[in-house]
This record gives sequence, C-alpha cells and structure tokens, in this order.
Amino acid sequence: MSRLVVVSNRVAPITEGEATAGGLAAGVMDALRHSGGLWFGWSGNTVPDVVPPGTLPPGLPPAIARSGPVTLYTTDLTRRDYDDYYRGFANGTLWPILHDQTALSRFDRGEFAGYRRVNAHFARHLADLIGPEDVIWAHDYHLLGLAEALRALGVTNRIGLFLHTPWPAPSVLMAVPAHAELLRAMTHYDLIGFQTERDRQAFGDYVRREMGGEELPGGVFRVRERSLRTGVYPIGVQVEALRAEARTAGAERLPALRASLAGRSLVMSVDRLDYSKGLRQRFRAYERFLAEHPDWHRRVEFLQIAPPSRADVEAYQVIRRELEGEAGRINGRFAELDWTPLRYLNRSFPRNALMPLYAAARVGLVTPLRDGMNLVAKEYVAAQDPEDPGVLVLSQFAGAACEMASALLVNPHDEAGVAAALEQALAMPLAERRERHADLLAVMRRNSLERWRDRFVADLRGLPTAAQAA
Ligand code: GDG
Repeated sequence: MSRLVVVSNRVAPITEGEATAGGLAAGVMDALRHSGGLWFGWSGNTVPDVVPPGTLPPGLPPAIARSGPVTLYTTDLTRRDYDDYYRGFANGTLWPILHDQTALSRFDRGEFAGYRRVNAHFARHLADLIGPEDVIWAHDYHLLGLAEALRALGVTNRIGLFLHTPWPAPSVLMAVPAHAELLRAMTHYDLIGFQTERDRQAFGDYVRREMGGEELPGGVFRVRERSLRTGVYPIGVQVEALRAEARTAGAERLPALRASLAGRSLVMSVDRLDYSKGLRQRFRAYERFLAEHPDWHRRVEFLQIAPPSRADVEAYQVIRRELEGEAGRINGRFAELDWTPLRYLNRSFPRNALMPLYAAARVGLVTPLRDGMNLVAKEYVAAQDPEDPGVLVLSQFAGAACEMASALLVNPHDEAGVAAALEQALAMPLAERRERHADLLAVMRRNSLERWRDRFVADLRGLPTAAQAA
C-alpha cells in the first residue's frame, strides 16, 4: 500500500494541546492524521561527536513512537551536524536569504558540506523505512538536498517538497556562493510547492535564466533532463475548528480579559522572535501612532507575544536585546501610573490562552518584513466574532496578503503608513469591519489547511515516478 511519508527538520511533540510555536507542525500533523503514515525528522537532541571531522556521521538508529495512525521516527544529530546544518547553513545562510535579508546571511563551505551531510544522513534512514509505493513529502528549507541524496541511493519514489518560506529573486539567491549546487539538488524533486505565485515565479526565473530550463504548461520545468513540476499551495488554517476553539475558550476567559482591559482597545501581535517578523519596525510604528494620537492614550494597549526561537543563532540574540530596549523606551516615554501602552511578553502561551486574546483584540497587527504565509493573520481572523469583528492590519510582504485583500494592507517599512492604518483600524465603523471580515473568512474557507494538504498530496500522487518517467 502507498503510504504518505512526511520528512521535516523537527518532528513535533506528540502531546496534545502543547504550545508548539511554529507554523509547520500543525499542518503536517493534520495531514498525517487524515491519511495515516510516517513522519521522519530530527529528535531535537544532539549527541557528542563520535567521528573525526570530515567523515560521515554515525548511523544512529531512528527512535520510533506512535500517535494514532501516525508513526514517528526521529534521529539524533551530532553536535557538529547541528552546528553546521541547523545553526549554520539552514539558519545562518538560507533563512536570511529566503527572507531577503542578504546582509544577515553568512556563508561557510564547511557548514554547507554539513547541510548536505545531514540531508544524506536523513536519506539513508529513510531509504530503509520506505516501500516502493510510498510517496515522500519533504518540508521546508532544511531539506533542499534530500531528494538528490535519496536518488543517489537509488530511490525512485515520488518526492515532493513544500516550501513554507518565501522564495527570493535570483539576484538575492545568488548571494549564496553555493546557489548552483543547491538548485541542481532541488531538480531531483518531482514536485515543489510554494506559498504564492510570486515565489513560484522567482524560482522559475532562476531555473530559466541560470539553468537553461524550459517552462512547459502546468508549471512543469524541463531542466537537466528531468521534469520538475511546480505549483502554488497556500497553507491555511482549520477555520471551523479554530472558530469553535475561540468560542469555547472565549466563553470561559473573555469576560475576565475584557474586564482587565477596562474599556481599552487591544492591539495584538504573535510572532516567533525573528528579525523577519518586523517587530522593531512595528514597535516604532506604534510609537509614532502614540505620538501622533494623544487622543488614544489610555484607550489602547498593544500586546506583543514573542516566544524566543533559534536563541543560539547570533542574529536572534541581537534582535532580542534590541526589542527589550525598544519596549522599555516606548513605555518609558508614554506610560502613566495606570497605563502601560506596550506589553511585550517574551514567552509562549498555550493555545487555549491565545485564542481568547485573539478574540478580544480589536486589531490584529501582523507586519512581517517578509513571510512565507503567516498563519497568525489567519488565526486572528478565524477567532473573530462575525457580528463584531476586529480588523486585520497585514504586511503586503506576507504571503497571506496575496489572498487577504480585505485586510488593511501596509508596507511594514513605512512607519507613518502603519501608524495611519492602526488609527483607521481602531476607528473603523462596524459595517465596514463586518464586510471586510466576511470577505476574509470566505477566502480562508476556500484555502483551508485541509485543501492545502489534499491538493499537494493529490498532485504528488498523480505524477509518474522517476522510474516511469525515465
Ligand atoms: C513558517 C513560515 C508560514 C506562535 N506563538 C505561539 C504559538 N504560535 C503559533 C501561531 C501560529 C504559528 O505558531 C506561527 O506560524 P506563522 O505562520 O505565523 O510563522 P512561522 O513560525 O514563521 O512559520 C510562515 C508557516 O511556516 C506555515 O507554512 O506561514 O511564513 O515562516 O500557528 O499560533 N502557539 C502557541 N503559543 C505561542 O506562544 N500555542
């Protein structure tokens, strides 16, 4: 029987209801629960290096756990693998490049070799786990080299990749000295899915211009004697489940929350603490809003939830320090004895605490500098009461902006523009709020998480295998 085999850098904790700060986990778990299958990835543990530098990592056997119809296989990484692959090439080189932050990207050939080594390490374990009919669905920028490594082991199964991040223009991508090797490796996938057409086009530009590839109808590229299909699969949320969650959690907690706000309007943001999320620019825009609108003093409160992530990567330590300083400065400038204008909470919260906060917030302020999709924007909209909904202020550079035209779209670099949108959102009449919210909900129902999963898996299963195509 053909099983779905999911591969991602991390395998999510199986514990239900746990705070998993990250957009990938929920989608993957949901896809697997639906069809049953296997999920393979890193356990999150590192073991001391037991091999000399330059040799292959040890073949640590994967650990197995079961969660309903899903079997989870996890493997450890050596300390050096972790440094080279995860901290190094994936998060020190690729993540900033994929988010157009060229200046934050550094490159080290040794780390790139480590990235390929770990992709090969995953491939070796996977090759032992899969049957000939299984379809393999890899996730995200950690695994750009997985298909090539699997093919080198003779695996002819269908292999797809979904990129949760944006894809940059060729000129940005080419700042990575190993861009050609990387892109060559990607052509071993059968299907690559992007969040938006803009990302797919940027990938296609590189394939055509730098690799001499030819685009055929249906998003297919003929490149290096292989056929690579590309497509756009905007990830969504489980709209009805979230609405129910917001109603249940809201019924319990909303009255107390509203009382604590004492009539103030809540503006809310939730982001992993990451420089791509535009927190510094957002804080500045809020400061400007407060400076320009003294009439809103004491009537508004901005809550920024920002659980730390990748705390051992230097750029993340820098942004954390900066934001602490900014939050202190803004409160120092505007706070009164009975009013703290900005609450900056540097930790994660359980889902059932987030949902009522979303529901209570008059404005969802979601202003990343660049984002693959941004699920927080969609969760915020899902949690709103359609009779009296809040307003989404959304960055034009989030993938979500391609679908959510009825949000107030802003340029996150434009402090004055964001401050003006915040004022517009806070003052928006009920009829306009209802209309915009209904439009957004309709789009989200069309592009739900279930549809994302079903379309990607159906497209992957529908392709000929590498062996059939040859
Ligand atoms: C990547 C791409 C793409 C956050 N804090 C807490 C918490 N979260 C949850 C949110 C949301 C998820 O984490 C974050 O998802 P995003 O989509 O906003 O961002 P990334 O983590 O960067 O995700 C992104 C996504 O993958 C999916 O493809 O949209 O562009 O970068 O679900 O609610 N959850 C809980 N407590 C928190 O404190 N429980």
